[in-house]
Amino acid sequence: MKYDLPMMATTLRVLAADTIEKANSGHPGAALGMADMAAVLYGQFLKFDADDANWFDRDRVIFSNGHASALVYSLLYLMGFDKMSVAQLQSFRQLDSFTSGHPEITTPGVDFSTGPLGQGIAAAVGMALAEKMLAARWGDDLVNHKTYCFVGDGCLMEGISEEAIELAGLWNLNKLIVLWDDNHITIDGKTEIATKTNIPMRFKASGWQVLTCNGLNQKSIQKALKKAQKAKSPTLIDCKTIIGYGAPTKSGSPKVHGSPLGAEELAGLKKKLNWAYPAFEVPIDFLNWTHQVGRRGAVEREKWTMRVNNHPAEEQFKKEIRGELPDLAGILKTIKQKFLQAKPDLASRKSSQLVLNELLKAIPNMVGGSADLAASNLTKTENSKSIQPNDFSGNYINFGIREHAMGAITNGMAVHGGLMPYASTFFVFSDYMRPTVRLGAFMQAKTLWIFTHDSIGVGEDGPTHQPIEQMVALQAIPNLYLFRPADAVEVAESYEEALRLNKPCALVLSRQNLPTLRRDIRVNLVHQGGYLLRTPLKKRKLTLVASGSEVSLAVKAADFLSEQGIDVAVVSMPCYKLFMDQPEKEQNKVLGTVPRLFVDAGSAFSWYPFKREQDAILSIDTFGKSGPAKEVFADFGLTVENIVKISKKMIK
Ligand SMILES: Cc1ncc(C[n+]2csc(CCOP(=O)(O)OP(=O)(O)O)c2C)c(N)n1
Ligand SMILES: [Mg+2]
Repeated sequence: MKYDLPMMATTLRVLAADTIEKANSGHPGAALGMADMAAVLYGQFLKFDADDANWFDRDRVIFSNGHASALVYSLLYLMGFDKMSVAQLQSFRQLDSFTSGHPEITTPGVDFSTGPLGQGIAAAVGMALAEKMLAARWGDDLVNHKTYCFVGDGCLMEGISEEAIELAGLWNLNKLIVLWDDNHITIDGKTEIATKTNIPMRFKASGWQVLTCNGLNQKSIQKALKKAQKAKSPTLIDCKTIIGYGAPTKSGSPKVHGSPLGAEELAGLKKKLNWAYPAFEVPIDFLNWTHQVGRRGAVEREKWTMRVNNHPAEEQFKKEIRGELPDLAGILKTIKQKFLQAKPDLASRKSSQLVLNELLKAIPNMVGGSADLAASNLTKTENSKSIQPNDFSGNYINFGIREHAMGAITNGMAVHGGLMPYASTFFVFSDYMRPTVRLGAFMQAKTLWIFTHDSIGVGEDGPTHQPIEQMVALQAIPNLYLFRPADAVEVAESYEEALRLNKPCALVLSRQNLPTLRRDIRVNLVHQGGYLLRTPLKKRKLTLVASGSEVSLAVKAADFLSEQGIDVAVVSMPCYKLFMDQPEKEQNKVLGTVPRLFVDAGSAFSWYPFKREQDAILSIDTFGKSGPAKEVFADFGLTVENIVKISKKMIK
């Protein structure tokens, strides 16, 4: 057996095919087609050390066409990454393995979870951007690596890729190298049935360098990758390949995309590749050699560690790359006091800006932006400075009108590490980035989504711009914590909680002014998710439950009712999920046993777990209406008078 990269590619092909055959499930097409690309990249170019999969200054790799997972796992096995073994390859796609259907970030050596096509390339742009922003702050000595991304035809058909390509070109992310598995085949047949676009021209139009190579010829791949190393702009390498390369009768056909080869075809593949060993057997000497390949970067890693240890700001750097944030309560103490004293009537997007300003002043690695709504989302502050092409010293990102890529780029930055990224748009357009919010939540990527214009309170822009079901739709995403604060104090507390939580979080903020309701800031009450904002005076008759702008309506209604001798409590529930995380006993203490009226300028769904027979929900379960906000609220019965009316009926 030869100890060289062509043999590595052969081994990858056979291992991947055997892995899929054993599972009787998986995608041999891309795995067989990209084996040479992967062998050359990992064997000669990639900066990494399999002994430390999380080395911060390693090159990042994203397999955006995540269906090539069998290739990924075979590669990680040959390189000697932790957890990867023959037993794992044999457990491909089985429960509780490290070899799940599509690559997941929990597998050492996998830099991003992929499978939803197109998100990977956009996340790669985010990683390459993170590298640039960190390098601008810390210098090449500490941060200097590339981002590689494998894509298939599918990723490039997805619209998100175009958004991401444009931004990568604009920013001149010259350390981003995309390898395109150009095989002209997708599931349904030839790519021609669904596109006639000249893809290289697409990339060139956005300022990329485009190189072409024979993706099945290692010399050709090497030449292209070598040229890409010194690029002045991001690089697409158009790798001409054949899907299922090596499969004697199925290669070149969509049939090989997503089902096992079958015994006969597999035998034919091995014969063609001159492979003489039993399934899953790799001669130990060869494996030792590939393990050495996997440790090519060890010396460089040690040198980097020394440079970090000798750096004057070593501690700060280490804290930031560990994802540690400074004392948030300390940073926000003054502004909370100011809110308490001044009791402003302030849109929560505006109080958010004031809070964000303090955070950006104190947290140098907090970065973010908006999809062309900086002036509306108010996520750009006095302490924001926009990044520019070739100048990444800023902390603000103009994403343009590209919500989907913004989501993926933000996830990419978060998963890269070293930054605390946020991104913002109108709440209703969270729909445009829902797939990325979902994938980020799946990875538990630490992102902060800032959604403003949170309800029919948007007013005149009308029902297309008025979120109704967005709140419950996002509440349904596991791991994601949404905060819909009722006043400026809750806004500050929500930021504190959101940043402290080791989960992706979203702030949902109003366009319209909200009165300051809180009279006390000693304890962060948002921490409980829901709490008694207005405690009953003597004997509670009714509990009003709301979040965001509806809380002030509830408080006014409660004041009115108590003047008439009806004792009403008000529960503010800024974070539904944190409340759901509370023990039932605590929940019941807050919600009380008396009738509950839930008031919500959106869908009713999330209240049903708490709604008993004697309770009621005042909500909006149709689309909104165009008109001044106050009138739209009145039209839907979201008024103090109506809350009072319903309350009285309920008590009777
Ligand atoms: C967003 C999204 N839509 C659809 C799919 C289902 N899907 C998986 S692979 C694939 C075809 C991809 O074609 P290509 O990238 O050319 O891969 P190849 O067949 O060449 O391996 C599709 C439609 C998906 N994974 N993600
Ligand atoms: Mg294809």
